[in-house]
Amino acid sequence: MRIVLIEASEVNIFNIFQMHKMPRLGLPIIGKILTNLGHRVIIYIENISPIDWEEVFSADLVGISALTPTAPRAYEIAEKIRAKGKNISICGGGPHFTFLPDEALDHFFDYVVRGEGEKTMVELVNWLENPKPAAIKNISGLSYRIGQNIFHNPGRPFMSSDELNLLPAPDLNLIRGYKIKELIPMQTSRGCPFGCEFCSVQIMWGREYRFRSVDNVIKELEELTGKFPQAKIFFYDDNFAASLPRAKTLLKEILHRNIKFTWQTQMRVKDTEDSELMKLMSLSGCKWLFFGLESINPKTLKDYKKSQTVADIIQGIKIIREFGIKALGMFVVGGDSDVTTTAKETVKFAEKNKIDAIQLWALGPLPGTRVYNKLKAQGRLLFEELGVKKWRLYDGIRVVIKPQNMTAWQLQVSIAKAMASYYGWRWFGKSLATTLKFISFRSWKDIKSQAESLVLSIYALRLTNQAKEFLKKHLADLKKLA
Ligand code: B12
Ligand code: SF4
Repeated sequence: MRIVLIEASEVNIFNIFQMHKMPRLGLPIIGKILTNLGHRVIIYIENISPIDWEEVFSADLVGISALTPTAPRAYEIAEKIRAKGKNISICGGGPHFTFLPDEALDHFFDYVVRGEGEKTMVELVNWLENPKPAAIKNISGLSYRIGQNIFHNPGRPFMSSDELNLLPAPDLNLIRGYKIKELIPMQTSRGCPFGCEFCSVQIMWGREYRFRSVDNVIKELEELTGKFPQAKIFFYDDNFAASLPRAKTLLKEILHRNIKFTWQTQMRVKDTEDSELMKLMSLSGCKWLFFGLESINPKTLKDYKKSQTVADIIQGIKIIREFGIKALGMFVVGGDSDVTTTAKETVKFAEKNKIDAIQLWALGPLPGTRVYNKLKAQGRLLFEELGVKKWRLYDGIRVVIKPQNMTAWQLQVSIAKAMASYYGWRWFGKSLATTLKFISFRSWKDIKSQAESLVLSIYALRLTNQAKEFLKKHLADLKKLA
């Protein structure tokens, strides 16, 4: 079969990660599995390179992946393919369609693969090659339309750790126009045992933490570092240290085998309390940790069911600095206990505690989460009249809810001002001053690391200016609602 897989994206997401255009790993894994089965697979990641429509129109099956803010773009793509005729099957997958399969089936999709897609996609492709009508209902995790009716087959259980070991490494070479430049994506675990109110990860990937074996991860790492000796790995795990024993065993093995690379990942700030873990992370090349710090408002941390305190945050940041690791702190502003000054206070807190970089998200209710269900039930979701187009606004930058203690406009302004004050010229100035200081007093390694911070600050400054422009229309729309 000729199969084209597309990761839809056109939103201007103003986050610090946009420096590196990176794919999610689902399509390169599924693509590799299907290639191994003899199919011809091409992947387009719209963030990375534009779609060649001739390739798409000559495919038998097009699989489209979307997040909530990229869902409208996925519908546009599906519509364009459908306009060409009925002979190309269109299948959707990823977190947004998993929670809203009916929406996709109402917008030009023939099939939706819910949840983990590897096995379901293979079964769907096999079925498409031999489409016996009765057999489709045996494909777990699949939703589909027959005429006017929509069907949802029972869900598919999450893959076990053993099954994750059987998956091939993602084939990034299938992605058109992608050259590994700096950061290399890799995932060692799926799921998270915690239950934060706003998070879709635990629902999409389950609360049972599943992880690849140490040998399996080491094999991929050795291959990657063999090919790219300067490798910087971004472990895409949602909670890298959810199992402390497995994280430590993995890191010990990396050290034992003397695999050289630098890396970054997401982790809970509370896990920094384990000094053995921190030492292993630092020795094995960890340079950045991304923490869901969420709030400096103790009441909001409780509302979010975050199982961490402000004291944990302060201590965690201090600890990782001692180990030479930098922190990106992500905060979610707009909870029911937040007020107009919360964003500003968060920035002050970040500066006082020397958090290396921050991202203030506006509380964005992602479908599938408890926050979404609650706000929807309370009639507090804005822009519902836009239909599916509203999802474009669910980028974490734009406010899409009625907050409890302020207007949506006030929340948006408070976040925009706070971000601008943090990343403005002052941040750039501080970074430049530190770089100059380092040049005169420190080693080449320190200078290099500081120069990277300087590049980041220039980038952030640019993004802040672009974000101002980008938010103008949204602010005007929110003002009308106030
Ligand atoms: C790495 C990552 C990023 C990277 C790179 C992402 C990129 N290219 O989009 C960066 C940091 C840039 C990023 C940015 C954002 N991200 Co992000 N990110 C992730 C993370 C941690 C890992 C992604 C990954 O590779 N997962 C592992 C692979 C195996 O999963 P997968 O690609 O989803 O594919 C599997 C299934 O979903 C399914 N599947 C997916 N697509 C398809 C398609 C077909 C046809 C089929 C059959 C199956 C299928 O099968 C696959 C195999 O099981 C996830 C969390 C997570 N655990 O997934 C969040 C996650 C995807 N991100 C999320 C969000 C919200 C964002 C941002 C909007 C954040 C923001 N406000 O800026 C932006 C959007 C960027 C964009 N594309 O426009 C949310 C999405 C939730 C939602 N409902 O939309 C997630 C789930 C995290 C969360 N908070 O819940 N992200
Ligand atoms: S926010 Fe982080 S810790 Fe909380 S459930 Fe999601 S992945 Fe787990």
